[in-house]
Amino acid sequence: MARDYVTRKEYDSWIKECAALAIACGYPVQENMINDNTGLVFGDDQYGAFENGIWSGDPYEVFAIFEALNEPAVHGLPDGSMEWAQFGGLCDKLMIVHPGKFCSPHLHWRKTEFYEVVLGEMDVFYAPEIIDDERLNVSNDGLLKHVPMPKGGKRPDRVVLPKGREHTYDQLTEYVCLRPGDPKFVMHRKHLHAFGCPADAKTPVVIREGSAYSHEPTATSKDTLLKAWQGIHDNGFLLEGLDEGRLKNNIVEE
Ligand code: RUU
Ligand code: CO
Repeated sequence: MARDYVTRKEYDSWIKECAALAIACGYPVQENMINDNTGLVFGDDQYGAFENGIWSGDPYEVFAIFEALNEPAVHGLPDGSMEWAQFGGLCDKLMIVHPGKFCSPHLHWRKTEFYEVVLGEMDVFYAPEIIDDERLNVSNDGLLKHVPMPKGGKRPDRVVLPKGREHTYDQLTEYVCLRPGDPKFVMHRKHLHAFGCPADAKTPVVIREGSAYSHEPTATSKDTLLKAWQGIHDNGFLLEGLDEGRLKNNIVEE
């Protein structure tokens, strides 16, 4: 039977290694950014990632995020702009993906993000357009259209997608490989996207993500002005239930 847990020793050594890489890359890692939510496991069936070790190259949806900033940036806005302010704000993260691992296909209704690769190579998979989707409540109706996503290439044959989840990448028809020094790559709101690290890579891929405010279940605020934002989850995954799954890693204390 496939395992549905990660041991404390496996989890801590994975996250400590990621934190060491982040620090080596000059990222401002603070103590409160290292915890049992730093590592994301996208569903109970993805703990197989730890079976042969995080370096095995086996395809699973598992990676780490160090979030240095998540700022609503509402101070000084004109009165009455709180609703549109949900689409703005400032967020800065460092994401670390081990060889063969992925971030699961998703979109954000509000958040536009950009990537800068700090170390390694980033395989990016995305939909070039906004795709109408009733379940995800995405529609092209009434949207401003400005500079669209660039066309990408075909996904290379070497990319082995997570078992049983291959179909969730079907609509992400475009592919780019990003490397350090490349221009920043913008992923517009409401566009499906996923990414991964090549399975034969010598280092995990270290990605700096800048974006609008991340409305995620982990985001907390005691601020009354922002109370209304607390219930907002802006991550829409193609596989149902994943955003909740991220919150409770099954870490077994030995
Ligand atoms: C990257 O695409 C990302 O949006 C991160 O910011 C996490 O929220 C999950 O995916
Ligand atoms: Co995203």
